[in-house]
This record gives sequence, structure tokens and C-alpha cells, in this order.
Amino acid sequence: NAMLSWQRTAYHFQPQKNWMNDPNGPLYHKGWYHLFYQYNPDSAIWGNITWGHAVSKDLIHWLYLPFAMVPDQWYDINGVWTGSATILPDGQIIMLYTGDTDDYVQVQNLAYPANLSDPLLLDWVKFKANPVLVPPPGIGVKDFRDPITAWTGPQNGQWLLTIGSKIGKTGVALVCETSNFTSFKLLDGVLHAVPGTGMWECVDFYPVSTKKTNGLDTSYNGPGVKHVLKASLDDNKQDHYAIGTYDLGKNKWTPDNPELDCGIGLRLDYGKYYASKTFYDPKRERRVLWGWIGETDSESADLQKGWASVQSIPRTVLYDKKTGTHLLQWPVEEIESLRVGDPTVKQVDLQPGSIELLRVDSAAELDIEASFEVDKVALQGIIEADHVGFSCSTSGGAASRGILGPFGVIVIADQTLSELTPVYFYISKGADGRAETHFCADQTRSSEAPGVGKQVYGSSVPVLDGEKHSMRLLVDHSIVESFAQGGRTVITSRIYPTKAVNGAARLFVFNNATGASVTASVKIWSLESANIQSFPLQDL
Ligand code: DQQ
Repeated sequence: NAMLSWQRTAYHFQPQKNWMNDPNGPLYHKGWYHLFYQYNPDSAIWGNITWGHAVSKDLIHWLYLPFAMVPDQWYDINGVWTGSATILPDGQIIMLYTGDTDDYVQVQNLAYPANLSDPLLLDWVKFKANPVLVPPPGIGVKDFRDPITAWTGPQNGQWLLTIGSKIGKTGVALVCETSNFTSFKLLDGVLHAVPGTGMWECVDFYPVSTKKTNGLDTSYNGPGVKHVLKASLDDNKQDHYAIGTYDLGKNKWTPDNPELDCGIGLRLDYGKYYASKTFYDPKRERRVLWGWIGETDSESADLQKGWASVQSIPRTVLYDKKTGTHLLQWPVEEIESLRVGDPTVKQVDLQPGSIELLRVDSAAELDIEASFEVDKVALQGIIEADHVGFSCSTSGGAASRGILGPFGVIVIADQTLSELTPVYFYISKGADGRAETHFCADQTRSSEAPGVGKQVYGSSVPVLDGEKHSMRLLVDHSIVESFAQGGRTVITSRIYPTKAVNGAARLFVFNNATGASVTASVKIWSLESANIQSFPLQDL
């Protein structure tokens, strides 16, 4: 079906058809990674929310399984909404999720696998006394959702978890305690609140190590640990995070930098990316982040093509020891198993205002590592040179020239550059008078189709002394995930090429700066498609 296959991705997870949104309850069990997801079985737009279910051995190749949970009880008849898994020390799996009741009240429900010895966890039982938690006094019945993975509290046998909400216009993470996951008590106070940020959806809260390069289990605490709080802001559909300190006894989390607080400072991803969720992967001792990449076209276009949304490639998340302010997000290493053969390796000198085609196979499916060395003398001149206050989103995109930018790569372009998506650095003068680097992705010319999102995404990214400007890009037909400086700043692009498709896609490097030459060193791998298919029915 040409319509259905149009612009589908080759190695991102997406259902065969219809609507998907948030990743739910990711976990690892008996050799399989499990992904659940918000799914509409009936249409390519949001509704009838059901839990889709898929499993993988490597987070790349997936098998679709039957639905895990459908809206069939009074307490979730209007939707089996987002939830998270907690794995207890005895191996029991606890799934807490939000149900939208017959009265449109948001309540928290418990479910668990019928048979833990089943590696595929095919059957899910909803607890007979659901709901286990209803909106407390003072909290709106439509503002209480998305329970997260629980962690152990200060008292013996005590578990804590947060649920997102808002009080007035203040976004909050409420905290509950439980010892049995069937009865819960809301604690006084909140884990954290940020005025003006509105409803917090899909809160996430987890420890990161400031010393080691492995991820930490959710209950891990102690010296050398900081805690990340993430909120998905319903008002602007952005995922914001901050790094801070968690006081377990006082049930309080405090951001290290108030100016980088949730909803104010850093975003997990400056592109099309929302409702993300992490889980601890005990197999490889890492924390893995999933995120929902939504559509930026119209609902009618989605209905026509018959599907909507993909999941990001899972990313490992680490604390960035060098900056102390940022997380590092990086595609899980298993993605490298899709690389075909040896990479194309090129070094290209780019004079001001130049562009060069890089010949590669299958430019619609690539893994690219690129680093750029900017002419040192030109870089010194920045102090007098370029304007203060540059921002990707208000700039004119890659066509607007400055003295020290933009330079980078152009992906999903056709031969004549009538469609193109540039991903690039732009160096300007920061408020402190020093060079400030921005990392941007320009969608303005990504598609000749009408009615699709065409913003310039991006943000500043720390580039430390001695570091080159470096980026990694995963290109997959209509999705580009771009990581700068080892994953300090990330941008996901959802694009709708009409000409730069399949074999017609081309890759370029460019330097549109007026005042500096740039040397680009690139390594490019073609990626093969992931195997994403239904689980063979006879084996179920
Ligand atoms: N999506 C779910 C909610 C959540 C929202 C409903 C975030 O539980 O708050 O599909 O995208």
C-alpha cells in the first residue's frame, strides 16, 4: 500500500498502522526488552487509548505482541493512559497506570503480569480493587496522571513515587507512599514545583552517577549521585529536565541551578519529542530513555496516510561530568549493529559559502559522525565580530549567514536542493562576550508539502576548551535525530520530504559562514532496516 508506506521509517519503532503516543512501562524481563505504548487501534488520531505491546532482544528489532491492556473497566473505559513499571526485589512486576474513568476522572490503577515465568508477559491482570488512588482534595480530577517508577523510601518496606499535576498555574510533582502497591497515601508537600509551567505530564525522576559511566537503578542513592527531574509540559508539549539534589528524608528535590530548573532551562530534546520516560536496564547497567516523536502535519494528512508517530531510538542517559549542568544522551550502542560495512570517511575543507555533495549509498538511512574545526584566527575575532543574542528558533535558518556560522551537514535533500534539512552549528557572541555555540536543525525547506511544520529548532550547546564541534545524526527517511557534543544538546526533526525520498535522498556538508573556513571530518554508515514485525502467532 503506497499510501501506508509513504514516509514510514526503516529502523524506528512504529506500529503497523494507526495512532501511537507516549512510551509506557519500559522494562527488561527474562531476556526481552518490553515496550508498551499509548495506541489507538481504530484510527490515526488520538482516542480509545489502549496499551500496545512489543518486545525486543536488542532495542532495535521488534516483535509486535497482542495488546497488553484495553479500556474495558469503569476506571479506564475512557483510556488506559500512561504508566510505568516497578520491579520489586522479589522479581514481581508492578504496573501503575492512569485510567480515565467513565466520569472522566483521572485515577491510578494497578496491573501485573498473570504469569511472571512468561518471558513475553502476554497476559496482564488489572487489580480487582482498582482504582488504587483517586485525585486528592485540591487537585483537579483532570490534572492527576502518569505515575512513575517507584523508588524505596527511608522507612523499611516503604516505596515512593510521583504523579504529575498542577496547582493553579504551578506544575507539581506530587509524592505518594505505599508498602503494597494496593493502598497509597499522598505525602504532604511536593517533590518539586515550578510556577507558571502548567500541568506536568509524564514526570520522570531518577539518579545519575557523577563518577561512573554506568546507569543507576531507580532506588539507588548515596554519595556520587545526583537526581534528574523531568516534566513534560502540557502547555507547550516540551520535555524539560534539571539536575539536582534529592533529600530522601525531607521528600524534596532541589535543582543545582535555579535558572536551569524544569520548564525554565534545559530541554531533553529541542525538536519534536515529548512524554519521554526512562528505565533501568539491568542487562547492560544503563539508564535508557524513550520518547514519543509526534507528527507536525495535519490530522487529515495522518488519517490519509493511516498512521501517526514513531518512538525515538532509545538513548542512554548519563550525567555530563565535564559541564555538570547537562545530561548526555546517546543512541544505544545496539543501533550500530545496523551499520552496513565500513563507513565512508571524508575530510572536506569548506571555504566560506561552500557546499559539497557526499556520495553515499542510501542517504535516507544513515548514521553520521561529523566534527568541524573552525579557523582559529577567525574564532578569535568573535569578540568584536558577531551579534549577541542569536537563537536558532528566531534566526532565519541555515540560509542566514553570520561570520562564524552556520556550518554543518544537510540531510534528506534532493539533488537540486529544493528540499533539504540542514543540521548545523552557529557561533555567536554570548552575553558574557565569549563565543557561544548554537546547535540548530532547520525544517523551513524540508518539504514542499503544504501544511507541515517548518520551524527552526535548537539551542545553545556547551563546547569546552579543546573540544571540536561535533555531531552525530541518525537519519531515517522522515526522522532525523541529531546529537551535539556527545549528546549535550539533542534535536529530533520530523520531516515530510516529497522529493528527497529513498534513492533520491542526498547528503551534503556546508559552510555558510562569511568569515571562517571550516574543516569537516565525517564518517558515514549506511544503515539497514530494522526487523519490526508481528510475533509468529503459532509461537504465542
Ligand atoms: N498522554 C497520555 C496521558 C499523558 C499524555 C494519554 C502525555 O497519560 O499525560 O494518552 O502525552
